[in-house]
Amino acid sequence: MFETINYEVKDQIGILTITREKALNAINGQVVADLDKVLEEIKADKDLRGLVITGAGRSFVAGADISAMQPMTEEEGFNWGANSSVVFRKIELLDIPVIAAVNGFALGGGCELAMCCDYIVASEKAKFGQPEAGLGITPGFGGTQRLPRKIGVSKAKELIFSARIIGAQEAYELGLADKVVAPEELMDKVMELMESFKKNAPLAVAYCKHAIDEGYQLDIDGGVRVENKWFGKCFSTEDQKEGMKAFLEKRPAEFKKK
Ligand code: CO8
Repeated sequence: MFETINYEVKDQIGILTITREKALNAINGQVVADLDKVLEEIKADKDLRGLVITGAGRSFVAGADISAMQPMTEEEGFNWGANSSVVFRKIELLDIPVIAAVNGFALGGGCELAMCCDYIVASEKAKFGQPEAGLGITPGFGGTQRLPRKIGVSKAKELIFSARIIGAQEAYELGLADKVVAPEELMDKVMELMESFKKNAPLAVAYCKHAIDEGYQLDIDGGVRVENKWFGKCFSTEDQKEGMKAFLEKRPAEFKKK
């Protein structure tokens, strides 16, 4: 049980909901501590095949908690950003696909949380933005780093300098959201995507994720070397033998995550 999040598993998919509804799920120290704890549980669950992150009520996450940050000193601000970024990075490094189901406001730290996920599905009601400059701060949960990597440097600068809030369709056109769906279909569409990932070899999916994420930061030669590493590693798995044997025997594969 957690104070600020709800976590349940359905058909091997974890569903993590931020539940600080009274503050539109704004992230305070307790949310970060709860996320850290549940991520350890998620990492230890070897049966899990995917994770969905969403928010309760009308917001995904409306940013870091402004009332908690307002009195912070320089040192406290630095520590808050640095410690929380470690927790956000843990999401990115999970061995399973992670989808952000953005049901409403994804502002500041909320937009940054969504960007730690592998894929962003937005409800038509979702709103994205990095409003930090209007509060006298920079984004602090990775927004200055992940947003330019996702949508390009100048488009990220325009959004961050202006603190402009955008709708789901514009987020999609910019390449920030990957899919836009009707609000009532959000979780069904996310679960459909998860099913399409789940039918494949779980270790291969994990290695694909690591190959893409590690290689994306490098030049093409470095990236190809990263791919070589993960490709080779697949041949040490039982699932590679089974996947190819099943193809040759014209039957569905039975993957064991081994
Ligand atoms: N922090 C604290 N409380 C919040 C936050 C927040 N980020 N967002 C909303 N709330 C609270 C409101 O204060 C209000 O509380 P109360 O009912 O007690 O007055 C309640 O949630 C409902 O909000 P509103 O009444 O404002 O609802 P509206 O529908 O009128 O407006 C908005 C919704 C547009 C989302 C509006 O609440 C808003 O602008 N919120 C702030 C959005 C924002 O600026 N987010 C960025 C915060 S900074 C940040 O995220 C930096 C991340 C990295 C820094 C940390 C480094 C680690």
